[in-house]
Amino acid sequence: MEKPIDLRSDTVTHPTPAMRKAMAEARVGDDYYRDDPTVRALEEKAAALLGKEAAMLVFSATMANLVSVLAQTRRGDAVIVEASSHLYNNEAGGISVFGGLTPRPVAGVRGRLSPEQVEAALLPSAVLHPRVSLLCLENTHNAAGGTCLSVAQTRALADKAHALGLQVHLDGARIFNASVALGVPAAALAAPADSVTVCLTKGLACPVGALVLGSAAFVAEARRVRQAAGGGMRQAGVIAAAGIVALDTMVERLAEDHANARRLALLLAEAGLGVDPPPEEVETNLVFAEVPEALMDAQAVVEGLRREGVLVNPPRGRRVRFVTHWGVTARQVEAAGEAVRRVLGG
Ligand code: TLP
Repeated sequence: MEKPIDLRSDTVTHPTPAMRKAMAEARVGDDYYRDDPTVRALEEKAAALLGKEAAMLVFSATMANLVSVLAQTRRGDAVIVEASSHLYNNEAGGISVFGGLTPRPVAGVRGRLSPEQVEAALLPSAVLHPRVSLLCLENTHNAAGGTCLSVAQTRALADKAHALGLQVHLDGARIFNASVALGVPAAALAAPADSVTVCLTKGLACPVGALVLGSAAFVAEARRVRQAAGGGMRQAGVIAAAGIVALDTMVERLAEDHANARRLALLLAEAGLGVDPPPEEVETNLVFAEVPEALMDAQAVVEGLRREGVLVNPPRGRRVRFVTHWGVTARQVEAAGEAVRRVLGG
């Protein structure tokens, strides 16, 4: 059987040949002593690209979010999160488990909060309440459908948060998808935030790694928290080398994934699925589709697709996610569309 068309996630991407070569040849040293030239080169490159003073390599975007949040809060604080955000739902409750933090979930529209909602989520300073100290944003927003926060939206939210005395963390695991889709530099999207997570796996195809970015003082504190989390590194240039190749070669091409996602959304809608956001509003590489109750059981659709050689994750309720990435060609998108049509009996 042919290799499956793997639409489960952009995390399934394999390192490129150039990454493997760079990893094999990387100059390394013990990062505890700041002796690894390749780690330092990646961190400096990323900081410049994101317009921040400093950066730190970590093992995953989950660790980047955890370390960023813990470095900017005190145990017992509350943190405003979007109700369907990755940080709130998909990180095993890390900020509560390790930081003793109380999340304050607020439901946005397509993942976007408004400055008024941020203000309303604040608690009056009283002996009853935890101290609300951080606002967390997500760009692109995964569960909302790969939706982007614009520079103006990010700025308005951060201005409000700062005026209320909160710090701002941006989960920019897919910030380059947002940057490419909106046609603005990633630095402009990162500028309003005090700390930023950037993922090197996902669409950028590294085998491991993410970055934490912010002021030099923030990153120094984040380094201490990373140590506490067992995330200290040694000869990590082997990982960082792939990150450098990713930032040099894998960002601009994300536009292809976005075009493929929009085409796939159209094919899914034509086949009878309820694509939401609708095809013309698909901004990046994530497509969500509801299987209408009258049509078929969502689990049966996923199983049918597997038999056709198309992989997607199990449905959440009736909702199925389709993700385009470097490992999926335009031709495979057409083939996936055909497969969906066959499975639905069209
Ligand atoms: N997202 C993954 C996982 O949920 C498995 C996916 O398949 O989309 N922030 C955002 C917005 C994310 O989407 C993810 C991962 C993370 C953080 C965490 O990244 P990892 O899993 O690499 O630590």
